[in-house]
Amino acid sequence: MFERIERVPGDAILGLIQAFKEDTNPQKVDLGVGVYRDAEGNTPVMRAVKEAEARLLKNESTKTYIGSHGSPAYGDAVLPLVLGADSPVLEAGRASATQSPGGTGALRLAADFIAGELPGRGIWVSDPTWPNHHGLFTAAGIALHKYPYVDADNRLDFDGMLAAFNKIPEGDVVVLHACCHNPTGFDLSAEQWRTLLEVVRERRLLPLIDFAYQGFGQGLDEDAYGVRLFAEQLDEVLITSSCSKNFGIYNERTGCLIAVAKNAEQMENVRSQFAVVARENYSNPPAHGGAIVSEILHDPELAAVWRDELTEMRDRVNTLRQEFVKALDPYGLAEKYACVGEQRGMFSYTGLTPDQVDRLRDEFGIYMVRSGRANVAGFSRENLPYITRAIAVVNGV
Ligand code: PLP
Ligand code: TYF
Repeated sequence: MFERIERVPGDAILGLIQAFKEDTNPQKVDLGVGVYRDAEGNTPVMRAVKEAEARLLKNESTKTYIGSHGSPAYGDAVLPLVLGADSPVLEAGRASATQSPGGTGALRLAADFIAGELPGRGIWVSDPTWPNHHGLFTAAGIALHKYPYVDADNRLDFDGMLAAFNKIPEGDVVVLHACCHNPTGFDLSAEQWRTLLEVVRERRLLPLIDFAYQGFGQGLDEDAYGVRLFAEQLDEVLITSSCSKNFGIYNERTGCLIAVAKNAEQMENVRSQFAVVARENYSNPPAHGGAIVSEILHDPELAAVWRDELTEMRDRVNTLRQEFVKALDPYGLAEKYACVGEQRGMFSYTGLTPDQVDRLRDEFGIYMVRSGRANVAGFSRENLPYITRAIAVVNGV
């Protein structure tokens, strides 16, 4: 019966990894998949992670199952990181964490929970968003809709977003990127979060906040502004947190789904459903990544080492953004690409067209997503002159 199975193309973003590997151009640059890179183009294991792993190797006494909710120590460490150390939500016992295989696993838990327990509700994602959002919500059987996010001039379209939110059917789910919006890099200001909160409250929408890049925008607490505001001000919020980027433990598959409910009683009810969904998908989450995070965050000294390195990573990306725009100045293109200096996180919607992206790849060995999304962490002092000259060429300068 397999003779009837059609072959489908692979993931466009992950496909760039292979295409880049096969390119023999010595000056090639990878601005594709969203992993952090240092000045040498490597994605190293963070110092605190290495130390935590050494301790785990020494002290680990069992590899038995950790349960559908994952490790309680991991949950205890991550909840204050996401919601704030002195969060009134935690104080009230309104929130809990269910460990998952990465942020993606958390999103799938949320999707299956919504499909099973809140049937008939649509889900709204930004246009554009991370392509996996489309796939996993649709796969769970939820009707997917889009709200505008960027305008024709490649700027955040907050007015368009707000107008759309005002028409979303009451009770539907809205997916928001907490910070470092993927793929655009356009984030909401504190004031915009507050404005959005009122519409969400009024229309009784359920926010599902995807928090995959905490610490990569402006800081661990700064990046959590919208998450904490919504969790504190609303009765019900779902949050998907990922440790893939901020701990650099991509392949350890570490994240969690956080339920925020009106009270502890309702939170426990919701949480019990998460365990069902987890069991039906994969039974128990992998343990190692959660153990690393827990080891680091429960040790103030190790946590400080981690924070310092995360700060270095964030500062590097933000500095490169400014240097990129500056390097385009001699070509008269600084203004055209000024957005790259204003966006936050790993990604930038550069405004480069698919044709220009193709030329950058074919003529210069510079790889990025065809939407014009560049991973800014792929910039370095060494390759910026090459990249900016190539961009000038494809702009006809
Ligand atoms: N959400 C967004 C917006 C992302 O960009 C990513 C990144 O890969 C994820 C979720 C999930 O990350 P992971 O499953 O690797 O933790
Ligand atoms: O957007 C990115 O590049 C990251 C990594 O199917 C990623 O979020 C990309 C595609 C995918 C899974 C992860």
